[in-house]
Amino acid sequence: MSGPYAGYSQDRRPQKKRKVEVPHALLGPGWERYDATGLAPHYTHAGQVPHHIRKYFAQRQRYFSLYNEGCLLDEEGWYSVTPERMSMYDHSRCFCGVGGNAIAFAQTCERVIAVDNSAVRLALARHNAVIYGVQDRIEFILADFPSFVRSLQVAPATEKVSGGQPDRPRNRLSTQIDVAFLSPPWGGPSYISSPSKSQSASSPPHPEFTMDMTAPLPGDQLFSLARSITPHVAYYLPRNTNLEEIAGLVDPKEEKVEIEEEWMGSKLKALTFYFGGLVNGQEHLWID
Ligand code: MGP
Repeated sequence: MSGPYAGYSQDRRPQKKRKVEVPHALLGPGWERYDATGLAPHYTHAGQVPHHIRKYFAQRQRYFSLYNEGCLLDEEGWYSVTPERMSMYDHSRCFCGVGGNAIAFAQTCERVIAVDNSAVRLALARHNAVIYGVQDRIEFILADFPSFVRSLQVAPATEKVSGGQPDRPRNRLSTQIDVAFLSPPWGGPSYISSPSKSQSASSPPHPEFTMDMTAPLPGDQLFSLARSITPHVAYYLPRNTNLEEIAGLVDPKEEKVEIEEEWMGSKLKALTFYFGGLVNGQEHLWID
């Protein structure tokens, strides 16, 4: 990265440089060490915002109701943050990926682990968490998801059951994770228009989003990793997600999947798929 704003424009056409006043600091005294001012611009009016981000800027209060207090988002943050109202959740301990969700979860969860493979995005998330006063409840971990999962796993248990037969090896974790919330990159804003690898050019105008389109791992692998640390998973995916693929993630004889449609006014924005004890009627799965 050559400067604090490097990498903010995906649009390769030459653009007029917009001058954004960077405030000296956005967080109050005492919070200097978490202040990420300079890592991303804090826009205050549409004229400062690159054209392709304007539609997201118009929704800034939906993403962060405290946006005007100095919340910071980088380009990927603008198009992939979960609107605040959709992130509200109620469990005692959670695991999640990016700032918007982590902050919302931290308002009701005792402890949240936010994992991201970008140091800049984690710094922005922590900055935003300070604005919401929840930074102490969130552990920010710089890692890719597979490495994070591996780091939690310790040697399988080797206890024997009373008859002397070895027990089925069970995954043991160094930290108990109650819930995993997955909100992976969907391949950018074109998720709604790009045909997946498995679709032909003659597919309908809004082709289905398939599991091979998430990055950096295919969605089914991401799901398996999450299920190796907890059966209780919430998965935030596009509104055009192929539902059969989601159904195929679980054994229908063992459990059901619940789908929640995330509406903002008259627009369907996304789908959240719930697994394990998060599904209505499957509360018994919380018992170990
Ligand atoms: P959108 O469809 O790109 O934009 O994203 P918009 O303007 O809300 O919808 P439009 O129909 O008016 O054009 C809708 C929502 O999906 C965003 O608010 C994000 O919460 C979520 N989202 C979008 N993208 C591209 C991603 C992504 O890559 N990853 C994740 N986790 N969420 C995303």
